[in-house]
Amino acid sequence: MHAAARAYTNIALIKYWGKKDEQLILPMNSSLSLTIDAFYTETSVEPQKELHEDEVIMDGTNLSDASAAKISRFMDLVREKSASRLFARIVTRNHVPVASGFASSASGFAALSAAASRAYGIDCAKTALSRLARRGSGSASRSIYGGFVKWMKGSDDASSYAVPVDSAEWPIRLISIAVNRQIKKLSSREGMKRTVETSPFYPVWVEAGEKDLDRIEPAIRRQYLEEIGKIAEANALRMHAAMLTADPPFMYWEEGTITAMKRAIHLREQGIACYFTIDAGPNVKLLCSEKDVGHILEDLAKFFPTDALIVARPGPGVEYIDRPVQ
Ligand code: 2P0
Repeated sequence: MHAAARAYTNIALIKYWGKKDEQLILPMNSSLSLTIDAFYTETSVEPQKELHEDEVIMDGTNLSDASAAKISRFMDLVREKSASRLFARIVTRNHVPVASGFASSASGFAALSAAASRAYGIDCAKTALSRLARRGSGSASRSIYGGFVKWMKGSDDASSYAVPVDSAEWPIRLISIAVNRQIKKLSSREGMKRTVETSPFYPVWVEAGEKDLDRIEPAIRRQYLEEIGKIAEANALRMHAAMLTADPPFMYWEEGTITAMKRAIHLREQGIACYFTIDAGPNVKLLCSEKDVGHILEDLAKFFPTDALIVARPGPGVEYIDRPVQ
């Protein structure tokens, strides 16, 4: 059976940075994100008797590298769950605004989980999809849902999955500042492993993250942007501080990253609620209210090309689509 799905990417406000179990992708701490509408992936999966291996076509190109192997290993899991031996033709397309700096395995594995589950006839309930997506990429577990989402770390494969926290139907916005769109030299997977194994600050990061999570959830329920922003900003800085104290240390920031952070601080001094978060790369995302977007963009345009600035809204969860992915 053929099935296709679409999933949107998510930006973590309380970050996932470190695994307790690398095989099952169980995280050291729970995390929390906002699914956004600016970037999504559509994927179709069609098991076929004639194939001798999975065929992966991404954005029009036949994949044969490490990413194809990663997808194929993930498909082995799906085959194991469905007791099927069929390989599949997988067609996937990323919809990314030009120069946005968005790149994410989260939307990719979330869309693949949904499409593959339906195509192979396995459990398509949201919790099952979140658990399955997690096995592809940790952050993908959160893209099953829209709005604010918490990935509960759990203690085993069955208990580690995401749950929705709030639909975010309020005028919150996320402005992405693309500082550099090149593929990073150190992958998240390698970076977090090194941080866990070598940073003396790692235990502090985990402990503080759990406290951040306890504080941010009520702030989200109260739609208290200032509180959410402050907690998210501090959490992101702590994650980057842990990277700086790894051995050997590493840093994803570039000059433009610092400029963007300073603009957020400057805008706040002018009374505008605007908070930054940074993932495993140089690009910066600003959390703000819809009413301030114009003013913030005007300020940022003095420092960055306008096509590097993308405004996103809260996005929906994973959804099935009827047409085939080309
Ligand atoms: C996050 N990141 O919570 C954090 C913040 C990057 C920085 O999740 O090894 O691609 O596939 O589980 O999900 C990126 O890590 O890593 C990530 P794997 P993933 O969004």
